[in-house]
Amino acid sequence: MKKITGILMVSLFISLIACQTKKKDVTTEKLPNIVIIYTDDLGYGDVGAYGETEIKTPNIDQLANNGLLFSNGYASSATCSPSRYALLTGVYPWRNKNAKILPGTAPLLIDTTQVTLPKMLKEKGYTTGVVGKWHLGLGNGHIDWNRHIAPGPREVGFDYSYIMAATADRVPTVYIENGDVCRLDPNDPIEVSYKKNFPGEPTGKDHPELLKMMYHHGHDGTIVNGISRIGFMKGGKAARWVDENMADTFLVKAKKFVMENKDRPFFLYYAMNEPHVPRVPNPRFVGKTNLGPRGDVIVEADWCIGELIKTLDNEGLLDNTLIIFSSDNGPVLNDGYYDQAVERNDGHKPAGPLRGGKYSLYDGGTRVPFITYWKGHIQPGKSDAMVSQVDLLSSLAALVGSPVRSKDGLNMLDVLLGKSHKGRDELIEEATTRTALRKGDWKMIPPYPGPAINKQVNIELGNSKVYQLYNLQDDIGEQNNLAEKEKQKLKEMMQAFEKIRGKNYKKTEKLILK
Ligand code: NG6
Ligand code: CA
Repeated sequence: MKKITGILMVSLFISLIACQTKKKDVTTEKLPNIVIIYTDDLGYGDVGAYGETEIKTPNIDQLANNGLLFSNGYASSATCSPSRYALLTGVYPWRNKNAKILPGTAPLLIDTTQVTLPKMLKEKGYTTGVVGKWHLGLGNGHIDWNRHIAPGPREVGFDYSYIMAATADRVPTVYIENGDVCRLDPNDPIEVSYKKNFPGEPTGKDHPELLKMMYHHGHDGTIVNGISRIGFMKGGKAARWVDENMADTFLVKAKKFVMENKDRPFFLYYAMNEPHVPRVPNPRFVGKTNLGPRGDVIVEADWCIGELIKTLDNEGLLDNTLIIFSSDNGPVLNDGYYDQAVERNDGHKPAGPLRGGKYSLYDGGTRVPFITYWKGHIQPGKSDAMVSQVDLLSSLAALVGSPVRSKDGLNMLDVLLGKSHKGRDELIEEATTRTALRKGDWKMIPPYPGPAINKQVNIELGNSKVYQLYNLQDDIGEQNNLAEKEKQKLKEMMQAFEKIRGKNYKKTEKLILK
């Protein structure tokens, strides 16, 4: 009897241990740090790991070679603010009529009561930080740049923020740390307008002789650091940034955030400026490629990424940090300045094999580099599963054991970690409020009025009087419109599209048919 009891005790003990081991998953261990490295306007074809040879990107390639490279990873929009909105909220940008490219004076786009990625992580005990480009609006519509600026990153869930308000080519050209403009001299207050210039302030339009980089289209407003911007600004002279130092400045802040929070789980949203216009590399990187400033700033960004990885490595954090690398939209060569991007491009294909680029409904607008890396946790390889940045909130919630799920995002955690190759079945792509459907291997673009090409940036937008239907498996470059041939498939796609887009889609249709 004693023996039997003993055996029973031992087996109970073993099964308890087994049960505990089984339960021991990422949520009961120390939660991993999460770093999202988000480049600006970097194309599918701009990175070595995606086939680029002219621009050397060893650090991004290292993430890809030792992590997971996605060939069907998508930004939610072909422009910045809408993509960032979707990334942080898990809501498709076309649901929010204000999710368009925002001026520097726009109010905060994200509702402060809305679920967000940083808020979800904060609830799980993360310290959250954003360093870099914000471009999601600030304040309630009337910002006084000389006082504390709110609501902003803090109100949507970031404990720490070091940002530029909008874009590098828009005023105000100052850094804002935790809601306050850095290095602001109270005797030289900042005023900003997108409507009219301030008397006596030189603009690119009136004083092109003061420019070190000439504008091509737009960008003829206030001159800062020899470059004219979109919009007008007065004052804040000591606070204005120097473009040549921007990448270094953000890197220093990103590294500092990591160092200060290395003992707790942290989330860093490192929103890099490169290779958005104006492209002004630090002198250390000038001439690193034969492609002019656009190539050089990509090399500079790659170097910064390497430095950040080094910091994580030196602190012993790499095997406990999930890194996600991507871009907010597809590439553009001439985005408003004469910076030799077109002249020196020399056959380089910034969108790789994809059609279109930034602003486009073709895949070049939204299919972007997308890499996940987590030392010791992600088996290196490639994945052709379809994933979108709109999925990150739900997927990362699953990673940290949060029940939060977003409206449009799916839990793609296993896909992001390479444990499954079953990605999304369908996805709405967006470009300047127009939308298209990708479902399986198929892509359908409904008819849209408007020019086929944006001549200023020389990019095909995807507008056409007729339906477009492509099989991306056979025709990644969206050249062969099968809408006439594959009537049944087109019908299916239209139905699936309408199911997601709902009445809005019908409204759009009416508008087009008029
Ligand atoms: C466009 C700008 C472009 C760029 C873009 C925003 C003009 C003519 N063009 O309106 O230069 O700033 O907005 O880019 O002004 S994004 O990546 O932030 O969406
Ligand atoms: Ca962008």
